[in-house]
Amino acid sequence: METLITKFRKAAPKAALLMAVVAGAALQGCSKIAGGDTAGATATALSSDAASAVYVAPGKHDELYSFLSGGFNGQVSVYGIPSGRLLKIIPVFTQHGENGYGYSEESKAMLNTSHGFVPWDDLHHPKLSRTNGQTDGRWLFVNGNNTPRVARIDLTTFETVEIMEIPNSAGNHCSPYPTNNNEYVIAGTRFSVPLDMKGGTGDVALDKYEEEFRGSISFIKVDPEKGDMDLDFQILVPGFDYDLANGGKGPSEDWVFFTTYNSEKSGTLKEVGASQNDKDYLAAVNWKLAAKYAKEGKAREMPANYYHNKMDKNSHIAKSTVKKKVRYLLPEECPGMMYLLPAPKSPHGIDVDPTGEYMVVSGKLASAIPVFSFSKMQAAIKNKQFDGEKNGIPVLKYESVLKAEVKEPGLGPLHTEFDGKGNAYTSMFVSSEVVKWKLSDFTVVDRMPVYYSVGHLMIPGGDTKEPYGKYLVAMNKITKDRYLPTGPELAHSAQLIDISGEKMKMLLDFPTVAEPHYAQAIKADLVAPKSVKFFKLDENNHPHATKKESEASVKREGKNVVRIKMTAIRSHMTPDNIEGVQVGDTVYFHVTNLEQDWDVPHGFAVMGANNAETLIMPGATQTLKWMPKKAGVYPFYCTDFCSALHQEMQGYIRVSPKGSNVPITFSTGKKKQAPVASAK
Ligand code: K7E
Ligand code: CUA
Repeated sequence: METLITKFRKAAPKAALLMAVVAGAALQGCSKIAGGDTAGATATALSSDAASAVYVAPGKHDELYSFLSGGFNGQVSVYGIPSGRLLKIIPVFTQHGENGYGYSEESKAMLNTSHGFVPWDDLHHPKLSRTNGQTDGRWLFVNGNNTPRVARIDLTTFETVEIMEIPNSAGNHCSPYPTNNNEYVIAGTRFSVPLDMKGGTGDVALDKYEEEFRGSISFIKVDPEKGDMDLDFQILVPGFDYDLANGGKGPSEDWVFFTTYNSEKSGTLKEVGASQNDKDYLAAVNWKLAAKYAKEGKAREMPANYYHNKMDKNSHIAKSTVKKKVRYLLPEECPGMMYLLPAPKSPHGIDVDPTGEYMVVSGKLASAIPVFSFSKMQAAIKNKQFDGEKNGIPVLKYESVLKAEVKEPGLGPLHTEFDGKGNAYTSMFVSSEVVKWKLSDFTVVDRMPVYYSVGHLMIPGGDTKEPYGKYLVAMNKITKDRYLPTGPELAHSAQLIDISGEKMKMLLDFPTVAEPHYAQAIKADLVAPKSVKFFKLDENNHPHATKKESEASVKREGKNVVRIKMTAIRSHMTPDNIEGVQVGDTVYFHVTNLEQDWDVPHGFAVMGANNAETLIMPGATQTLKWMPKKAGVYPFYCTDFCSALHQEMQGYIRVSPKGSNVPITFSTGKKKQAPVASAK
């Protein structure tokens, strides 16, 4: 977002001046607060009932779950609303030392891509699965921007269970948008790239941007029962930057909309190059018609190379499948499937109101917020009110689709959410405020300063047919003096605002984990009752599971693999004495947690391991790979304080020099299962 300000300045010097004034005022305001001389008299002044509105007594549950993207930490964090209490961090695209995700042998494959193992991504948009246009609490879909991927989190376990790589894509940003019954999860490219039509990006001269670069929109089918994803087809679109996506509802539910910028197709210095045209586009795609075209033979096929990673429910082992082709449609061959609506300068957010009639486009460099009408769009298509075409895609006349413009909303509009009561709320990045306006007459009715530089807003269900218009969460990029300083890097933050009345009321300010972009929230009773408490041991079909202590074993396989099948139960591991391992061996600790009780994970860590611990849920088996480099005795232990005797939950593994004649032995307690030979 840093570049936004420079972009704004270069593109609109007058507005920039105004912006600088406003930004200056805001910063001045905050230095006063920091100085303490106006503490209590600032714009954050909380109404006296704010504390009680967010107070959730110890032992009581929050009303809602919220899922905030972690941005550049590649994870999702789960907070209770209204308390703002952090409940969990769900690792998705990033290795997580806390529980071994991406480090354990079982989970590594989740992070496989056509570029190899990619243990990080930039996660922006969580989207809950839907039934009849309402969030249903089954799955959470999220995007990885950098190495294009879409992931699915299962909300019975709060675990990432599936990751689909997206071919022909770069900067998978307008993603993932689920249709009203998850028929498709739709993902578009922020960065266009030259496609070599053989499954990768071509080796093309960069000054050939205009002729060679293309974007793509991917349509991922979702199994209605299991949630499993499958890339059905793509639409190859002109080489703009596709920024955000949002889908229709009610009358517009067959459509999905994308903001685009860089319709100039500039391949360099985009902060200037992509801001030349007075208008870019809102792309409207009839996804139902696209699916019909794809089904009825309009789709061509090209070679591709992309990974699909799935976590097996019972073994907890992730497996990768490599897909070798993809189907695609070309808009110029599919009449009626795609239209372009002119939208002011470099739009960012696109948000469709709960009735499905209004498409609100937040142009970060625009001075007004255009609201397009779906019914006018339908009429304009019917009456062919076109303003030429771009790459064979009809461009609709601006006036023919525009319903109204929200005048003087603030500076730097980014995203809009709806309360289901006829109001819209737009975030203003530059003027750091949330602006409430009415859908009936498009007038601004309230403003709330937020601290500072707000990106997305989130109202629970605020992007669906039925928002829950009680709370709004503003997610802020910059916090400056809001919290105790923590060196050069400060926490990003979320602010909870009460929107149940006419005027917005600030309730709570809480720091977030990394950078939240978008978020979702849902009533707790749609998720909590289905939460899994432990995994059933008798359903564990991991090939190296150990269901009883008497089945624990240590075996040498071939020359230099040692496989240890270990159990963990309060408060010991079996075996806890192991000998016969040699330098040069690859040792696998397959640890099964025998507990059949809620909230009793055991951890496992061994000295010198070059990965992480693994945290094993009750009833599950997890594997840590270890390659000891020096002879010696290595302690291992449980990392999660699981019982009064947790500190006793430890053992030793002896590593002898390569070629030593120490036989493999293992035991727990005094009795040795085989005699121990000496090292020499
Ligand atoms: Cu941060 Cu939705 Cu990636 Cu706007 S995006 S802020
Ligand atoms: Cu098991 Cu501590």
